[in-house]
Amino acid sequence: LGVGTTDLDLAIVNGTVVTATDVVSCDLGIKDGRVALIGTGLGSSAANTIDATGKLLLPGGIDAHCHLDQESPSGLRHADDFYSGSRAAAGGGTTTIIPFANQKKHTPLRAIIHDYHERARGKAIIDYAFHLIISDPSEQSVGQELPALIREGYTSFKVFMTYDALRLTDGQILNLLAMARREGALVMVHAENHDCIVWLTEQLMAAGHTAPRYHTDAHSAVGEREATHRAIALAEIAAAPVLIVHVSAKEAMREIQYAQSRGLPVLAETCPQYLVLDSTQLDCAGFEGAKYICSPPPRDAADQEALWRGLASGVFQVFSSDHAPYRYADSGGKMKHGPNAPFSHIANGIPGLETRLPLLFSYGVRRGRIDINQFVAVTATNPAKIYGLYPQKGTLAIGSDADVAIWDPDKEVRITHSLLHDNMDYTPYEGTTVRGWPVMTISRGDVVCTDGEVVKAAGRGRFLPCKQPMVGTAGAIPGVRN
Ligand code: DUC
Ligand code: ZN
Ligand code: ZN
Repeated sequence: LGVGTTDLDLAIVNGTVVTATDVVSCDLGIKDGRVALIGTGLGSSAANTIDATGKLLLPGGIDAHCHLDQESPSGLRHADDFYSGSRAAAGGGTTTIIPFANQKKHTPLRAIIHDYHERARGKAIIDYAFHLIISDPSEQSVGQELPALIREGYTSFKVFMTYDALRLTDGQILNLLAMARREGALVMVHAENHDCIVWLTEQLMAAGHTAPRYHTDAHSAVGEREATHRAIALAEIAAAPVLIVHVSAKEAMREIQYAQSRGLPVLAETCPQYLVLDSTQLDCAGFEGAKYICSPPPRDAADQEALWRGLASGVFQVFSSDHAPYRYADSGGKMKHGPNAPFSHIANGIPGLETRLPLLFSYGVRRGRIDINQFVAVTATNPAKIYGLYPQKGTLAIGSDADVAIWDPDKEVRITHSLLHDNMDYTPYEGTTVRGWPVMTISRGDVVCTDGEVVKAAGRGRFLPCKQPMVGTAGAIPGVRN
């Protein structure tokens, strides 16, 4: 960029810069919102200096799976909009979010995109892209609208194998996979067997098993495994890459591993709730278990262990929150059908935007399950590559956006909801103590959060058009351990 130290807007000095491959003690120089210099002695004449002695400088996190201001299949709207959601993200060291623009049936995709841009405009405080959710794959949507939108920067979309309002047939998914392959897009799949969920729910209801804990039985690991296998088979037939989102169980993970071992371009995501929570939480007294209802559900210790190994060995490339916020004591949230509602009528989803990174740092890095480079890879670099935002986002390199999370690796925090910046009334991680916390979050060179205080106003976040996904032909992402 041809800048000298005297031209820098900001120098972050004396810290340890971490990327997906390196850990280096050096300074970061920022100019016009981008990383301009990486070196030593940069503080002498920059306009502003931040001393990061004892701190880690990580690429700001990318949360590639979160839901903001979106209607649920049952007509509820999420508790977080683009303002509260992006505040929460920034509070937790995340600088880019990729929420969903959810297609309502019989609605043109252009109208959906326009609508979600309106929801974000003037609200987001950090940068954002969109995935589409395709619920109505008409000839018009798949044949004309999607190819055009892909070229305009909407290069990933999610399909559902369950939920009446959203689920697609195998044939419809095949059509979308084939189109994605032709156009250079990526299909993300919610893989659960719909008929198994419906049948199990009927059996449980008939037996009077309506408490929140039975949600786990209705959303069986076998049904998840079957759908994961089928989604992979469909992608194999269409010769397309596929990404299985929110994998919760060892059985589904094995299907992914098997596919990867055969060289198929099958990618996968897991989330904090599957590593840190388990099914016993849904079994707490009264209605409290509703706070942990999400799909697929948290499973058990053996699943957690398997998923940790999968994260460490590269089965999973992406670690996202799946933030799907429904307030607990709220008739617009978990209690829409009252405090004794059967599990099948309780809103599906839990919050996690702000706690995603601290949980992984504490339970993953500090406990030696993954190293700090793997942390950066699954929380920032890989999502940037996979969703077409690299190298603008996801790393700290000359020319990249100066999105930096400054971490105090020793800071102990007892998570409690009042610390968080979302619009929820609970956190599933209430009372959990973590070690390691992002003490400052910087977006394009602007400090947006410092010591737990969000200091930037709504609306500074920018929309990010996504390029083609970087997905290698054998499931490998270039430059990423696999
Ligand atoms: N799938 C998601 O990705 N999020 C919330 C609920 C769901 O089923
Ligand atoms: Zn899903
Ligand atoms: Zn989701």
